[in-house]
Amino acid sequence: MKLGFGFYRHMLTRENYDFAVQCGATHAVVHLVDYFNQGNKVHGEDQPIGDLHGGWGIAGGTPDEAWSEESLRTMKEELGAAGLQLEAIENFDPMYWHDVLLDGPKKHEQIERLKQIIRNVGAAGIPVFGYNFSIAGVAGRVSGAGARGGARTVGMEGPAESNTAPIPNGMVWNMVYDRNAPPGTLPEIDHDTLWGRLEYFLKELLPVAEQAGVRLAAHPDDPPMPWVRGQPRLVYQPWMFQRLIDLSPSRSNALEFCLGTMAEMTEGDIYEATDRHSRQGDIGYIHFRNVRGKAPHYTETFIDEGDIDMRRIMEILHRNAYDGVLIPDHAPQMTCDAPWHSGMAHAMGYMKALMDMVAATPDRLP
Ligand SMILES: [Mn+2]
Repeated sequence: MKLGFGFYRHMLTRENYDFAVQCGATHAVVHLVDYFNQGNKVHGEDQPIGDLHGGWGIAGGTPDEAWSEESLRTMKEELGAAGLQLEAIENFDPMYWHDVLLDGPKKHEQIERLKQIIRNVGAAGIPVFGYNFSIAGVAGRVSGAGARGGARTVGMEGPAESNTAPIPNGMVWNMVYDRNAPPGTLPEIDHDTLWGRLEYFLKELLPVAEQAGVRLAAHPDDPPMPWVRGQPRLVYQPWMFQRLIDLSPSRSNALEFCLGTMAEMTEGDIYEATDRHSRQGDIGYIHFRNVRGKAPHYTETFIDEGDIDMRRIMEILHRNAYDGVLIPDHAPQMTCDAPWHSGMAHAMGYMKALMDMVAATPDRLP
């Protein structure tokens, strides 16, 4: 198992690379999408929440050039110089695939662009690409002082307008891709239609990913609700991950296994799901974080105060010889001059200790 660190677009600096290495990271996961572009970045370096009409921000904020083989290679080298191996890129820009998600007129043109990105990622020697096949995206959460000691974090306090208000035209994945879209809202579709769109995406992209040596890793829906803003969700119960794998079994059809999101699901068992998918070799990489409660009433917590027994998860991964990367994903903001960094450092230290523990006690489990 490898300890990784996730970098948002605006954090791609040598200073942050050094910080991650100081936390014990050996691997990096990079978000190239500028989620905060022209948006309301409320909590400094926190995860975005967004509002109903503007979402997180405007899609397409990252220059196209950043997705080229050469730029990816340069980024990999810069991370490498700091001591970090670039394991994955997380998420496509909604500007590049809105019509793949919405089955719009530019679908074919956009799927070709996604293929080129995957080829670039493979050519640059990056083994995993994380994606979230979602129309509403990460939407409908609220921010509050819900973690230990009143630390700022996100969660849900039951269904609210932010979960139910229909999505305006020109917005997908909680970002605006067309500011001049005609008035109105996205048409409602059913779950089977959404699965059909995923099937198209995988049928087109998987052969390219296989050839490029890249694993596509699907993130479950956060928050895991059957519907958000009038749109169906794809993976909102644990068994739906198996459905996604079964749709097209391939080493390149993999999971971005988000423990927090999985634990928020109302059905299933997080330990069984971890055991199953680590045994099957489905996991591209892991978002190793904790929560309290289940959708639609839950709070993201510090890694050591939520419902998940993180030690038990680590033991399962170790027993199944999982050799991929774990990153903290999100952590509550701590009360100090560096709220985001201190939250991450706390999570990283805890993860490192758990990893060292299981490595030292190989026979603890029956
Ligand atoms: Mn996650």
